[in-house]
Amino acid sequence: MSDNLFVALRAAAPADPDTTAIETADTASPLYYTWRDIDRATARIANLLASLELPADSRIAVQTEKSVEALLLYLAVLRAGFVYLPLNTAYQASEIEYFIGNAEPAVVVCSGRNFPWISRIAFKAGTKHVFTLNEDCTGSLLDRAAWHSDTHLPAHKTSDELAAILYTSGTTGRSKGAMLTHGNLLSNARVLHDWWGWQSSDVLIHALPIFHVHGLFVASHGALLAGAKMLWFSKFDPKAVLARLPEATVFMGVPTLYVRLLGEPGFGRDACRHMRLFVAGSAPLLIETFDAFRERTGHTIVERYGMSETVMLTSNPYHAKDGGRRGGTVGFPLPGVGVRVRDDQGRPCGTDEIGGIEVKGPNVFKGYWRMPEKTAEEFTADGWFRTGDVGKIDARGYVTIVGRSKDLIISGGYNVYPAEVEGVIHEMPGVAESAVVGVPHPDFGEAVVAVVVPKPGAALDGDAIIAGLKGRIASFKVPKRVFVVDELPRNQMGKVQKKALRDEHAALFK
Ligand code: MLC
Ligand code: AMP
Repeated sequence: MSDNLFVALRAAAPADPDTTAIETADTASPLYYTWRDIDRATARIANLLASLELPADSRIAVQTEKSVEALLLYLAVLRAGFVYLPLNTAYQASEIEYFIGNAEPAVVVCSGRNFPWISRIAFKAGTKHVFTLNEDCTGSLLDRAAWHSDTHLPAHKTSDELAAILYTSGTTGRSKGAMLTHGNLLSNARVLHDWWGWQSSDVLIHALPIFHVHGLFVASHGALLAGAKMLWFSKFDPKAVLARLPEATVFMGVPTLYVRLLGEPGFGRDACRHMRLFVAGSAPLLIETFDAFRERTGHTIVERYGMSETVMLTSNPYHAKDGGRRGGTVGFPLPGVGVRVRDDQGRPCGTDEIGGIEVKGPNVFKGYWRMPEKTAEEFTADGWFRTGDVGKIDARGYVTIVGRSKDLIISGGYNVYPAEVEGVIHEMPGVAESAVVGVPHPDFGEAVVAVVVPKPGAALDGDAIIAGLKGRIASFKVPKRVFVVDELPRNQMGKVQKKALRDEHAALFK
Protein backbone atom coordinates (compact mmCIF):
# COMPACT_ATOMS: atom_id res chain seq x y z
CA MET A 1 0.00 0.00 0.00
CA SER A 2 1.22 3.46 -0.83
CA ASP A 3 1.83 5.96 1.98
CA ASN A 4 1.56 8.88 -0.44
CA LEU A 5 -0.02 11.75 1.51
CA PHE A 6 -2.02 12.73 -1.56
CA VAL A 7 -3.71 9.32 -1.60
CA ALA A 8 -4.86 9.76 2.00
CA LEU A 9 -6.12 13.29 1.35
CA ARG A 10 -8.00 12.22 -1.77
CA ALA A 11 -9.56 9.26 0.02
CA ALA A 12 -11.08 11.69 2.53
CA ALA A 13 -13.19 13.44 -0.15
CA PRO A 14 -16.94 13.25 0.42
CA ALA A 15 -18.97 10.56 -1.39
CA ASP A 16 -20.38 13.15 -3.79
CA PRO A 17 -17.43 14.44 -5.83
CA ASP A 18 -19.45 17.43 -6.99
CA THR A 19 -19.52 18.91 -3.49
CA THR A 20 -17.66 22.21 -3.23
CA ALA A 21 -14.24 21.76 -1.65
CA ILE A 22 -12.92 25.32 -2.03
CA GLU A 23 -14.71 28.62 -2.61
CA THR A 24 -12.68 31.73 -3.29
CA ALA A 25 -13.71 34.63 -1.08
CA ASP A 26 -11.78 37.56 -2.51
CA THR A 27 -11.79 37.08 -6.28
CA ALA A 28 -13.94 39.44 -8.40
CA SER A 29 -16.64 36.77 -8.37
CA PRO A 30 -16.45 33.55 -6.36
CA LEU A 31 -14.84 30.50 -7.93
CA TYR A 32 -16.03 27.08 -6.82
CA TYR A 33 -13.75 24.02 -6.92
CA THR A 34 -15.36 20.65 -6.37
CA TRP A 35 -13.53 17.55 -5.16
CA ARG A 36 -13.74 16.28 -8.73
CA ASP A 37 -12.08 19.50 -9.94
CA ILE A 38 -9.24 18.97 -7.47
CA ASP A 39 -8.78 15.41 -8.65
CA ARG A 40 -8.73 16.34 -12.33
CA ALA A 41 -6.57 19.45 -12.01
CA THR A 42 -3.95 17.72 -9.87
CA ALA A 43 -3.93 14.79 -12.32
CA ARG A 44 -3.20 17.14 -15.22
CA ILE A 45 -0.36 18.88 -13.42
CA ALA A 46 1.02 15.54 -12.16
CA ASN A 47 0.93 14.18 -15.72
CA LEU A 48 2.75 17.28 -16.97
CA LEU A 49 5.45 16.76 -14.33
CA ALA A 50 5.67 13.05 -15.19
CA SER A 51 6.08 13.91 -18.88
CA LEU A 52 9.26 15.85 -18.06
CA GLU A 53 10.97 12.58 -17.11
CA LEU A 54 12.54 14.08 -14.01
CA PRO A 55 14.87 12.10 -11.76
CA ALA A 56 13.30 10.54 -8.66
CA ASP A 57 13.03 12.92 -5.69
CA SER A 58 13.28 15.99 -7.93
CA ARG A 59 12.55 19.21 -6.08
CA ILE A 60 9.83 21.46 -7.46
CA ALA A 61 10.48 24.99 -6.16
CA VAL A 62 7.52 27.34 -6.11
CA GLN A 63 7.33 31.08 -5.48
CA THR A 64 3.89 32.28 -6.53
CA GLU A 65 1.17 34.45 -5.06
CA LYS A 66 -1.45 32.55 -3.09
CA SER A 67 -4.16 31.01 -5.27
CA VAL A 68 -6.18 27.81 -5.30
CA GLU A 69 -4.10 26.72 -8.29
CA ALA A 70 -0.95 27.11 -6.20
CA LEU A 71 -2.47 24.70 -3.67
CA LEU A 72 -3.38 22.33 -6.51
CA LEU A 73 0.23 22.50 -7.67
CA TYR A 74 1.36 21.42 -4.19
CA LEU A 75 -1.07 18.49 -4.23
CA ALA A 76 0.00 17.57 -7.76
CA VAL A 77 3.66 17.46 -6.72
CA LEU A 78 2.74 15.02 -3.93
CA ARG A 79 0.65 13.03 -6.36
CA ALA A 80 3.48 12.80 -8.87
CA GLY A 81 5.86 11.76 -6.11
CA PHE A 82 8.22 14.74 -6.25
CA VAL A 83 9.38 17.03 -3.45
CA TYR A 84 7.60 20.35 -2.91
CA LEU A 85 9.73 23.37 -2.05
CA PRO A 86 7.62 26.44 -1.20
CA LEU A 87 9.23 29.89 -1.10
CA ASN A 88 7.92 32.99 0.67
CA THR A 89 6.73 35.57 -1.89
CA ALA A 90 8.68 38.25 -0.02
CA TYR A 91 12.05 36.65 -0.81
CA GLN A 92 14.31 38.77 -3.00
CA ALA A 93 16.84 37.77 -5.66
CA SER A 94 19.77 36.99 -3.34
CA GLU A 95 17.56 34.82 -1.13
CA ILE A 96 16.03 32.97 -4.11
CA GLU A 97 19.49 32.48 -5.60
CA TYR A 98 20.60 30.73 -2.42
CA PHE A 99 17.54 28.45 -2.19
CA ILE A 100 17.69 27.44 -5.84
CA GLY A 101 21.44 26.95 -5.73
CA ASN A 102 21.19 24.83 -2.59
CA ALA A 103 18.14 22.72 -3.48
CA GLU A 104 18.93 22.34 -7.20
CA PRO A 105 15.27 22.01 -8.18
CA ALA A 106 14.44 20.30 -11.46
CA VAL A 107 11.45 22.59 -11.90
CA VAL A 108 10.80 26.15 -10.76
CA VAL A 109 7.36 27.75 -10.83
CA CYS A 110 7.09 31.53 -10.38
CA SER A 111 4.70 34.32 -11.18
CA GLY A 112 4.92 35.76 -14.70
CA ARG A 113 6.16 39.14 -13.53
CA ASN A 114 9.15 37.53 -11.78
CA PHE A 115 9.95 35.19 -14.66
CA PRO A 116 12.76 37.32 -16.16
CA TRP A 117 14.95 37.31 -13.04
CA ILE A 118 13.91 34.01 -11.47
CA SER A 119 14.37 32.06 -14.69
CA ARG A 120 17.84 33.59 -15.08
CA ILE A 121 18.80 32.38 -11.59
CA ALA A 122 17.21 28.96 -12.16
CA PHE A 123 18.76 28.24 -15.58
CA LYS A 124 22.15 29.34 -14.25
CA ALA A 125 21.77 26.82 -11.41
CA GLY A 126 20.98 24.04 -13.89
CA THR A 127 17.18 23.94 -13.57
CA LYS A 128 15.74 22.71 -16.87
CA HIS A 129 12.11 23.82 -16.54
CA VAL A 130 10.68 27.15 -15.39
CA PHE A 131 6.90 27.61 -15.55
CA THR A 132 4.74 30.56 -14.63
CA LEU A 133 1.59 30.59 -12.53
CA ASN A 134 -0.34 33.80 -11.84
CA GLU A 135 -3.09 34.60 -9.33
CA ASP A 136 -5.64 34.83 -12.15
CA CYS A 137 -5.10 31.18 -13.27
CA THR A 138 -2.96 32.21 -16.25
CA GLY A 139 0.61 31.14 -16.96
CA SER A 140 2.53 28.41 -18.74
CA LEU A 141 2.05 25.78 -16.02
CA LEU A 142 -1.70 25.50 -16.50
CA ASP A 143 -1.45 26.09 -20.26
CA ARG A 144 0.85 23.10 -20.54
CA ALA A 145 -1.07 20.98 -18.03
CA ALA A 146 -4.28 21.49 -20.00
CA TRP A 147 -2.85 19.23 -22.72
CA HIS A 148 -2.50 16.33 -20.33
CA SER A 149 -4.94 13.66 -19.21
CA ASP A 150 -7.13 14.31 -16.18
CA THR A 151 -6.54 10.85 -14.79
CA HIS A 152 -3.29 9.87 -13.09
CA LEU A 153 -2.20 7.02 -10.86
CA PRO A 154 -0.56 8.58 -7.76
CA ALA A 155 3.11 7.68 -7.37
CA HIS A 156 3.89 4.94 -4.88
CA LYS A 157 5.58 6.41 -1.80
CA THR A 158 6.70 4.94 1.49
CA SER A 159 6.14 6.98 4.64
CA ASP A 160 9.89 7.63 4.88
CA GLU A 161 10.15 9.30 1.46
CA LEU A 162 10.37 13.07 1.09
CA ALA A 163 7.25 15.13 0.46
CA ALA A 164 8.54 18.65 1.06
CA ILE A 165 11.57 20.74 1.95
CA LEU A 166 10.99 23.87 4.02
CA TYR A 167 13.86 26.29 4.37
CA THR A 168 14.34 27.70 7.84
CA SER A 169 16.97 30.30 8.62
CA GLY A 170 19.76 29.53 11.01
CA THR A 171 21.32 31.41 13.90
CA THR A 172 24.62 31.09 12.12
CA GLY A 173 25.26 30.40 8.47
CA ARG A 174 22.70 30.09 5.73
CA SER A 175 19.19 28.66 5.73
CA LYS A 176 18.73 24.94 6.16
CA GLY A 177 16.20 22.88 4.23
CA ALA A 178 14.08 20.80 6.64
CA MET A 179 13.21 17.54 4.89
CA LEU A 180 9.68 16.39 5.71
CA THR A 181 8.42 12.98 4.70
CA HIS A 182 4.98 11.77 3.66
CA GLY A 183 4.86 10.00 7.04
CA ASN A 184 5.72 13.18 9.00
CA LEU A 185 2.92 15.13 7.35
CA LEU A 186 0.27 12.43 7.31
CA SER A 187 0.80 11.29 10.91
CA ASN A 188 0.57 14.90 12.11
CA ALA A 189 -2.52 15.64 10.00
CA ARG A 190 -4.26 12.53 11.40
CA VAL A 191 -3.43 13.40 15.00
CA LEU A 192 -4.71 16.97 14.57
CA HIS A 193 -7.83 15.66 12.82
CA ASP A 194 -8.80 13.79 15.98
CA TRP A 195 -7.43 16.28 18.52
CA TRP A 196 -9.35 19.23 17.04
CA GLY A 197 -12.46 17.22 16.16
CA TRP A 198 -12.49 17.96 12.42
CA GLN A 199 -15.81 17.13 10.71
CA SER A 200 -16.92 17.04 7.08
CA SER A 201 -19.46 19.78 7.90
CA ASP A 202 -16.66 22.18 8.88
CA VAL A 203 -15.97 25.34 6.90
CA LEU A 204 -12.40 26.63 7.30
CA ILE A 205 -11.48 30.25 6.66
CA HIS A 206 -8.10 29.90 4.98
CA ALA A 207 -6.41 33.29 5.13
CA LEU A 208 -2.77 32.32 5.78
CA PRO A 209 0.05 32.16 3.26
CA ILE A 210 0.71 28.71 1.79
CA PHE A 211 4.49 28.67 1.88
CA HIS A 212 4.90 27.80 5.57
CA VAL A 213 3.78 25.01 7.88
CA HIS A 214 0.74 26.82 9.29
CA GLY A 215 -1.15 27.62 6.09
CA LEU A 216 0.20 24.89 3.82
CA PHE A 217 0.04 21.89 6.15
CA VAL A 218 -1.93 22.53 9.33
CA ALA A 219 -4.81 24.45 7.74
CA SER A 220 -5.03 22.83 4.29
CA HIS A 221 -4.45 19.24 5.41
CA GLY A 222 -6.97 19.69 8.22
CA ALA A 223 -9.78 20.65 5.85
CA LEU A 224 -8.82 18.18 3.11
CA LEU A 225 -8.49 15.23 5.48
CA ALA A 226 -11.93 16.02 6.91
CA GLY A 227 -13.53 16.36 3.47
CA ALA A 228 -14.48 19.85 4.68
CA LYS A 229 -14.89 23.07 2.73
CA MET A 230 -12.40 25.94 2.61
CA LEU A 231 -13.30 29.59 2.16
CA TRP A 232 -10.15 30.75 0.41
CA PHE A 233 -8.66 34.23 0.94
CA SER A 234 -5.61 35.17 -1.09
CA LYS A 235 -4.52 37.39 1.79
CA PHE A 236 -5.71 38.27 5.25
CA ASP A 237 -7.98 41.30 5.36
CA PRO A 238 -9.82 41.53 8.69
CA LYS A 239 -12.91 43.21 7.20
CA ALA A 240 -13.24 40.64 4.42
CA VAL A 241 -12.74 37.76 6.85
CA LEU A 242 -15.28 39.24 9.27
CA ALA A 243 -17.84 39.42 6.47
CA ARG A 244 -17.58 35.66 5.85
CA LEU A 245 -17.06 34.52 9.43
CA PRO A 246 -20.77 33.77 10.02
CA GLU A 247 -20.52 30.96 7.42
CA ALA A 248 -17.42 29.42 8.96
CA THR A 249 -16.73 26.95 11.75
CA VAL A 250 -12.90 26.93 11.92
CA PHE A 251 -10.30 29.72 11.76
CA MET A 252 -6.52 29.49 12.03
CA GLY A 253 -4.13 32.37 12.42
CA VAL A 254 -0.90 33.75 13.78
CA PRO A 255 -1.45 36.10 16.76
CA THR A 256 -1.32 39.21 14.53
CA LEU A 257 -4.48 38.01 12.77
CA TYR A 258 -6.29 37.80 16.11
CA VAL A 259 -5.06 41.26 17.12
CA ARG A 260 -6.34 42.66 13.83
CA LEU A 261 -9.73 40.89 14.13
CA LEU A 262 -10.12 42.38 17.60
CA GLY A 263 -9.45 45.77 16.03
CA GLU A 264 -12.67 45.44 14.02
CA PRO A 265 -15.58 47.11 15.84
CA GLY A 266 -18.13 44.70 14.30
CA PHE A 267 -16.27 41.61 15.50
CA GLY A 268 -18.08 39.78 18.27
CA ARG A 269 -20.36 36.92 19.28
CA ASP A 270 -22.78 37.32 16.40
CA ALA A 271 -20.08 37.04 13.72
CA CYS A 272 -18.80 33.88 15.44
CA ARG A 273 -22.20 32.23 15.83
CA HIS A 274 -21.29 29.10 13.85
CA MET A 275 -17.65 28.96 14.84
CA ARG A 276 -16.47 25.98 16.86
CA LEU A 277 -12.66 26.33 16.73
CA PHE A 278 -10.13 29.16 16.68
CA VAL A 279 -6.51 28.00 16.51
CA ALA A 280 -3.49 30.27 17.08
CA GLY A 281 0.20 29.54 16.72
CA SER A 282 3.56 30.25 15.02
CA ALA A 283 4.34 32.95 17.60
CA PRO A 284 3.44 33.62 21.24
CA LEU A 285 -0.19 34.61 21.79
CA LEU A 286 -0.26 37.34 24.43
CA ILE A 287 -2.48 36.55 27.39
CA GLU A 288 -4.17 39.96 26.83
CA THR A 289 -5.20 38.84 23.33
CA PHE A 290 -6.37 35.46 24.63
CA ASP A 291 -8.49 37.14 27.33
CA ALA A 292 -9.84 39.91 25.10
CA PHE A 293 -10.86 37.34 22.52
CA ARG A 294 -12.77 35.26 25.04
CA GLU A 295 -14.44 38.35 26.45
CA ARG A 296 -15.52 39.61 23.03
CA THR A 297 -16.57 36.37 21.33
CA GLY A 298 -17.20 33.85 24.09
CA HIS A 299 -14.67 31.56 22.34
CA THR A 300 -11.44 30.32 23.90
CA ILE A 301 -8.56 30.22 21.41
CA VAL A 302 -6.76 26.87 21.15
CA GLU A 303 -3.05 27.76 21.13
CA ARG A 304 -0.68 25.19 19.66
CA TYR A 305 3.06 25.02 19.06
CA GLY A 306 4.90 23.88 15.98
CA MET A 307 7.89 24.39 13.77
CA SER A 308 9.08 23.59 10.26
CA GLU A 309 11.21 20.67 11.43
CA THR A 310 8.49 18.99 13.49
CA VAL A 311 5.12 20.20 12.21
CA MET A 312 2.88 20.38 15.34
CA LEU A 313 4.26 19.25 18.71
CA THR A 314 1.70 20.40 21.25
CA SER A 315 -1.79 21.81 21.42
CA ASN A 316 -4.23 22.95 24.02
CA PRO A 317 -7.19 20.59 24.16
CA TYR A 318 -10.30 21.02 22.07
CA HIS A 319 -12.46 18.47 23.83
CA ALA A 320 -13.38 19.28 27.43
CA LYS A 321 -12.60 15.68 28.39
CA ASP A 322 -8.93 16.35 27.53
CA GLY A 323 -8.73 19.32 29.94
CA GLY A 324 -9.13 23.10 29.76
CA ARG A 325 -7.52 25.53 27.34
CA ARG A 326 -4.96 27.49 29.29
CA GLY A 327 -3.85 30.89 28.02
CA GLY A 328 -0.11 31.46 28.03
CA THR A 329 0.54 27.75 27.51
CA VAL A 330 0.79 25.74 24.29
CA GLY A 331 -1.06 22.78 25.80
CA PHE A 332 -0.09 19.12 25.87
CA PRO A 333 2.23 17.08 23.67
CA LEU A 334 0.04 15.70 20.88
CA PRO A 335 -0.77 11.99 21.04
CA GLY A 336 2.23 9.99 19.88
CA VAL A 337 4.59 12.98 20.20
CA GLY A 338 7.24 12.96 22.94
CA VAL A 339 8.16 16.34 24.45
CA ARG A 340 10.72 16.76 27.24
CA VAL A 341 12.65 19.61 28.86
CA ARG A 342 16.36 19.31 29.65
CA ASP A 343 18.93 21.63 31.19
CA ASP A 344 22.20 22.75 29.55
CA GLN A 345 23.94 19.58 30.73
CA GLY A 346 21.25 17.36 29.24
CA ARG A 347 19.72 16.50 32.62
CA PRO A 348 15.92 16.15 32.76
CA CYS A 349 14.16 19.18 34.25
CA GLY A 350 11.58 18.64 36.95
CA THR A 351 8.03 20.01 37.02
CA ASP A 352 7.98 23.74 36.21
CA GLU A 353 11.77 23.81 35.82
CA ILE A 354 12.94 25.77 32.79
CA GLY A 355 15.14 24.18 30.12
CA GLY A 356 15.48 23.38 26.43
CA ILE A 357 12.44 21.79 24.76
CA GLU A 358 13.19 18.54 22.90
CA VAL A 359 10.88 16.45 20.76
CA LYS A 360 10.67 12.94 19.35
CA GLY A 361 7.99 11.24 17.28
CA PRO A 362 6.67 10.41 13.82
CA ASN A 363 6.30 14.16 13.17
CA VAL A 364 10.04 14.88 13.47
CA PHE A 365 11.76 15.62 10.15
CA LYS A 366 14.35 13.49 8.43
CA GLY A 367 17.17 16.01 8.64
CA TYR A 368 18.50 19.10 6.90
CA TRP A 369 18.97 18.86 3.16
CA ARG A 370 22.57 17.97 2.38
CA MET A 371 23.73 19.03 5.88
CA PRO A 372 24.40 15.82 7.80
CA GLU A 373 26.65 17.55 10.36
CA LYS A 374 24.09 20.28 11.08
CA THR A 375 21.44 17.58 11.42
CA ALA A 376 23.56 15.58 13.85
CA GLU A 377 24.22 18.71 15.95
CA GLU A 378 20.52 19.35 16.44
CA PHE A 379 19.73 15.86 17.76
CA THR A 380 20.68 14.47 21.18
CA ALA A 381 22.58 11.20 21.44
CA ASP A 382 19.30 9.42 22.22
CA GLY A 383 17.57 10.81 19.13
CA TRP A 384 15.55 13.81 20.37
CA PHE A 385 15.42 16.99 18.28
CA ARG A 386 16.48 20.18 20.06
CA THR A 387 13.86 22.80 19.19
CA GLY A 388 15.89 25.81 20.33
CA ASP A 389 12.84 26.89 22.34
CA VAL A 390 13.06 27.26 26.10
CA GLY A 391 10.17 26.20 28.28
CA LYS A 392 8.71 24.16 31.11
CA ILE A 393 6.07 21.54 31.76
CA ASP A 394 3.70 21.90 34.73
CA ALA A 395 2.30 19.22 36.99
CA ARG A 396 -0.72 18.67 34.76
CA GLY A 397 1.44 18.35 31.66
CA TYR A 398 0.84 21.75 30.05
CA VAL A 399 3.86 23.05 28.14
CA THR A 400 4.77 26.74 28.36
CA ILE A 401 7.33 28.40 26.10
CA VAL A 402 9.25 31.04 28.04
CA GLY A 403 11.85 32.04 25.47
CA ARG A 404 14.28 30.87 22.82
CA SER A 405 17.90 29.84 23.02
CA LYS A 406 18.16 30.56 19.28
CA ASP A 407 18.62 34.23 18.44
CA LEU A 408 15.35 34.56 16.56
CA ILE A 409 12.77 37.30 16.12
CA ILE A 410 9.21 36.30 15.18
CA SER A 411 7.43 39.19 13.51
CA GLY A 412 3.81 38.66 12.51
CA GLY A 413 4.49 34.91 12.39
CA TYR A 414 7.56 35.22 10.14
CA ASN A 415 11.01 34.27 11.45
CA VAL A 416 13.84 36.74 11.21
CA TYR A 417 17.37 35.75 12.19
CA PRO A 418 19.32 38.81 13.42
CA ALA A 419 22.63 37.39 12.11
CA GLU A 420 21.28 37.39 8.56
CA VAL A 421 20.09 41.02 8.73
CA GLU A 422 23.32 42.11 10.45
CA GLY A 423 25.28 40.43 7.65
CA VAL A 424 23.47 42.44 4.98
CA ILE A 425 23.79 45.71 6.93
CA HIS A 426 27.48 45.00 7.35
CA GLU A 427 27.94 44.98 3.57
CA MET A 428 26.60 48.55 3.32
CA PRO A 429 29.14 51.33 2.83
CA GLY A 430 30.20 53.18 5.99
CA VAL A 431 28.96 50.50 8.40
CA ALA A 432 31.41 49.32 11.06
CA GLU A 433 29.04 46.98 12.92
CA SER A 434 25.43 46.48 13.85
CA ALA A 435 23.14 44.63 16.22
CA VAL A 436 19.62 43.55 15.30
CA VAL A 437 17.04 42.87 18.01
CA GLY A 438 13.32 42.25 18.35
CA VAL A 439 11.22 44.61 20.46
CA PRO A 440 7.54 44.36 21.45
CA HIS A 441 5.13 45.54 18.77
CA PRO A 442 1.35 45.78 19.22
CA ASP A 443 0.53 44.37 15.77
CA PHE A 444 3.45 42.10 14.81
CA GLY A 445 4.21 40.85 18.35
CA GLU A 446 7.87 41.63 17.81
CA ALA A 447 9.38 44.19 15.42
CA VAL A 448 12.87 44.16 13.97
CA VAL A 449 15.09 47.06 15.09
CA ALA A 450 18.73 47.66 14.15
CA VAL A 451 21.41 49.62 15.98
CA VAL A 452 24.28 50.58 13.68
CA VAL A 453 27.77 51.96 14.32
CA PRO A 454 29.39 53.95 11.47
CA LYS A 455 33.00 53.59 10.40
CA PRO A 456 35.18 56.51 11.54
CA GLY A 457 34.35 59.55 9.46
CA ALA A 458 31.27 57.97 7.83
CA ALA A 459 27.85 59.64 8.16
CA LEU A 460 24.97 57.15 8.28
CA ASP A 461 21.27 57.75 8.19
CA GLY A 462 18.78 55.22 9.61
CA ASP A 463 16.10 55.80 6.98
CA ALA A 464 18.66 55.48 4.18
CA ILE A 465 19.75 52.13 5.62
CA ILE A 466 16.12 50.96 5.67
CA ALA A 467 15.67 52.09 2.06
CA GLY A 468 18.88 50.31 1.10
CA LEU A 469 17.74 47.05 2.66
CA LYS A 470 14.42 46.98 0.84
CA GLY A 471 14.82 44.92 -2.30
CA ARG A 472 17.86 43.14 -0.86
CA ILE A 473 16.08 41.05 1.76
CA ALA A 474 12.44 40.08 2.29
CA SER A 475 10.52 43.15 3.44
CA PHE A 476 9.41 41.57 6.74
CA LYS A 477 13.11 41.24 7.69
CA VAL A 478 13.80 44.94 7.07
CA PRO A 479 14.09 46.79 10.42
CA LYS A 480 11.15 49.05 11.21
CA ARG A 481 13.64 51.46 12.82
CA VAL A 482 17.42 51.90 12.56
CA PHE A 483 19.40 53.80 15.20
CA VAL A 484 22.87 55.12 14.46
CA VAL A 485 25.08 55.13 17.58
CA ASP A 486 28.75 55.60 18.45
CA GLU A 487 29.18 52.18 20.02
CA LEU A 488 27.27 49.05 20.96
CA PRO A 489 26.88 48.03 24.61
CA ARG A 490 29.29 45.20 25.41
CA ASN A 491 29.98 43.05 28.44
CA GLN A 492 33.43 42.50 29.94
CA MET A 493 34.08 39.71 27.45
CA GLY A 494 33.42 42.13 24.59
CA LYS A 495 30.14 40.45 23.62
CA VAL A 496 27.33 42.73 22.41
CA GLN A 497 24.62 42.96 25.06
CA LYS A 498 21.48 42.52 23.04
CA LYS A 499 19.35 42.45 26.16
CA ALA A 500 20.46 46.01 26.97
CA LEU A 501 19.40 47.10 23.47
CA ARG A 502 16.06 45.30 23.76
CA ASP A 503 15.44 46.98 27.12
CA GLU A 504 16.46 50.39 25.81
CA HIS A 505 13.98 50.17 22.91
CA ALA A 506 11.25 48.16 24.64
CA ALA A 507 8.75 51.05 24.55
CA LEU A 508 9.49 52.11 20.96
CA PHE A 509 6.18 50.95 19.50
CA LYS A 510 4.00 51.19 22.60
C1 MLC B 1 4.12 42.30 6.30
N1 MLC B 1 4.99 43.22 6.74
C2 MLC B 1 5.58 42.77 7.83
C3 MLC B 1 5.04 41.50 8.06
N2 MLC B 1 4.13 41.24 7.09
N3 MLC B 1 6.51 43.31 8.64
C4 MLC B 1 6.92 42.58 9.67
N4 MLC B 1 6.44 41.35 9.95
C5 MLC B 1 5.51 40.78 9.15
N5 MLC B 1 5.03 39.57 9.41
C6 MLC B 1 5.27 44.54 6.18
C7 MLC B 1 5.62 44.47 4.73
O1 MLC B 1 6.97 44.26 4.60
C8 MLC B 1 5.19 45.83 4.24
O2 MLC B 1 6.17 46.77 4.59
C9 MLC B 1 3.96 46.12 5.06
O3 MLC B 1 4.09 45.31 6.24
C10 MLC B 1 2.67 45.75 4.33
O4 MLC B 1 2.80 44.46 3.72
P1 MLC B 1 1.54 43.52 3.50
O5 MLC B 1 1.98 42.31 2.77
O6 MLC B 1 0.41 44.34 2.95
O7 MLC B 1 1.23 43.13 4.97
P2 MLC B 1 0.00 42.37 5.53
O8 MLC B 1 -0.82 41.77 4.44
O9 MLC B 1 -0.66 43.27 6.49
O10 MLC B 1 0.71 41.14 6.27
C11 MLC B 1 0.73 40.97 7.62
C12 MLC B 1 0.38 39.51 7.92
C13 MLC B 1 1.41 38.62 7.25
C14 MLC B 1 0.41 39.35 9.43
C15 MLC B 1 -1.03 39.20 7.43
O11 MLC B 1 2.70 38.96 7.73
C16 MLC B 1 1.11 37.16 7.42
O12 MLC B 1 0.30 36.59 6.70
N6 MLC B 1 1.75 36.53 8.42
C17 MLC B 1 1.54 35.10 8.68
C18 MLC B 1 2.85 34.39 8.61
C19 MLC B 1 2.67 32.87 8.71
O13 MLC B 1 1.84 32.27 8.08
N7 MLC B 1 3.49 32.23 9.54
C20 MLC B 1 3.43 30.82 9.78
C21 MLC B 1 4.87 30.27 9.81
S1 MLC B 1 4.81 28.55 10.16
P3 MLC B 1 6.55 48.00 3.66
O14 MLC B 1 7.60 48.71 4.43
O15 MLC B 1 7.05 47.39 2.38
O16 MLC B 1 5.29 48.78 3.49
C22 MLC B 1 5.52 28.39 11.71
C23 MLC B 1 5.35 27.08 12.40
C24 MLC B 1 4.10 27.08 13.18
O17 MLC B 1 5.99 29.31 12.25
O18 MLC B 1 4.13 26.81 14.39
O19 MLC B 1 3.06 27.38 12.59
P1 AMP C 1 9.45 28.08 11.97
O1 AMP C 1 10.91 27.92 11.93
O2 AMP C 1 8.95 29.15 11.08
O3 AMP C 1 8.75 26.83 11.76
O4 AMP C 1 9.10 28.63 13.42
C1 AMP C 1 9.06 27.78 14.52
C2 AMP C 1 9.16 28.55 15.81
O5 AMP C 1 7.99 29.34 16.02
C3 AMP C 1 9.22 27.65 17.02
O6 AMP C 1 10.49 27.09 17.22
C4 AMP C 1 8.80 28.60 18.11
O7 AMP C 1 9.89 29.40 18.51
C5 AMP C 1 7.78 29.48 17.41
N1 AMP C 1 6.40 29.12 17.75
C6 AMP C 1 5.53 28.35 17.07
N2 AMP C 1 4.36 28.26 17.72
C7 AMP C 1 4.48 29.01 18.85
C8 AMP C 1 3.63 29.35 19.93
N3 AMP C 1 2.37 28.92 19.99
N4 AMP C 1 4.12 30.12 20.92
C9 AMP C 1 5.39 30.58 20.89
N5 AMP C 1 6.24 30.32 19.88
C10 AMP C 1 5.79 29.55 18.87
